[in-house]
Amino acid sequence: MKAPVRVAVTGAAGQIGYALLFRIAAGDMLGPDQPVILHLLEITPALPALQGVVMELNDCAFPTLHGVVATDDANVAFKDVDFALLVGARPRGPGMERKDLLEANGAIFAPQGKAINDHAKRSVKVLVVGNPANTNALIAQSNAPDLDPNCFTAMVRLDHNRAISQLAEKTGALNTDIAQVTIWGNHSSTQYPDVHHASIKGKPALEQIDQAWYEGTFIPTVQQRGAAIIKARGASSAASAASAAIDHMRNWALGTAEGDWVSMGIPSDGSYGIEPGVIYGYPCTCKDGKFAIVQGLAINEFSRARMDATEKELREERAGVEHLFAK
Ligand code: NAX
Repeated sequence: MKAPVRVAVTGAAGQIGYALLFRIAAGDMLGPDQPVILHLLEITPALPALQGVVMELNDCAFPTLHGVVATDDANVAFKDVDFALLVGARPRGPGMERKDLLEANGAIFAPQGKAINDHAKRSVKVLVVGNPANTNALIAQSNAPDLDPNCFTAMVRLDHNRAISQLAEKTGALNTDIAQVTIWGNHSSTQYPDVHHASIKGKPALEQIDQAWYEGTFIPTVQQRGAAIIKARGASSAASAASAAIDHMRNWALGTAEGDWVSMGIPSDGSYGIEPGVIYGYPCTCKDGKFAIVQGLAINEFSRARMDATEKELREERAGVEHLFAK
């Protein structure tokens, strides 16, 4: 067994938290030989519920769970952590405008970014799940000036996994037959699920699906999947979101498969003509704990228009929260 690593999860008493913590503790994220100490952050009124979750975690007697810290203090939650999954966020309430939502989340992600800056390991890997995930990640990153900006990422992996599953279902392939799917941009309905470079059983995906299905069914289904789940379940995606968060962190820490890539919301370096700084979904490979944007993909007019539309939304979101950035 390796030395334990510390993994912070915020919103730990919520529904994604309940699907996520047991899998992290069981070794699904970092492997069966990597013990973890969980640091769980919640708001004060949720601490009693969180205690119940801690009791259940302990009752599983996981070999890889070497301790649990449960707290309502971000300075304690992020102390010396190697990984941080920021799940807790303010949901959009009735009549709440996007501006109010960004503001309410700023009040969560600015102080959490600062606490990560002050207390986490310098190599910390942060994944923001709480919506609006890309811009929340930008707020946290902008309040952590002492850390490498690339410590901060946002989750578009659920959209990536949804795209794989839709393609597999349509073509009768296995999920493992699908490679090199990309989610460009924002985790919102402007995201662009791109299969121009994807393959199914080693052959180009676009030769195995027709353009009308790709444009008229596939893209909107992936973009609107979250809403479809809320309609069907009466609650937003939880187990699939937790699973995607585990996939994102595992690939970042342990690497991506040879010949494939994953989609990650990461700080743009200007690649593919995207505004530098915004947290944008890109195709990434990971090695030795670092991600790299897949370069040199041909972008046609169809893709360009969609990549620009989702970038525009991210620039607008950024403009709405710039006053929250640390000076
Ligand atoms: P829940 O409302 O079940 O849980 C959220 C938890 O966060 C609550 O227990 C709450 O007490 C806690 N919380 C609120 N403010 C906090 C703070 N300042 N510090 C610590 N904890 C805090 O929501 P859940 O279904 O778990 O969803 C969590 C977030 O994930 C939401 O913002 C949701 O929109 C987002 N999602 C993101 C997805 C993605 O792909 N990026 C997909 C799934 C999900 O919709």
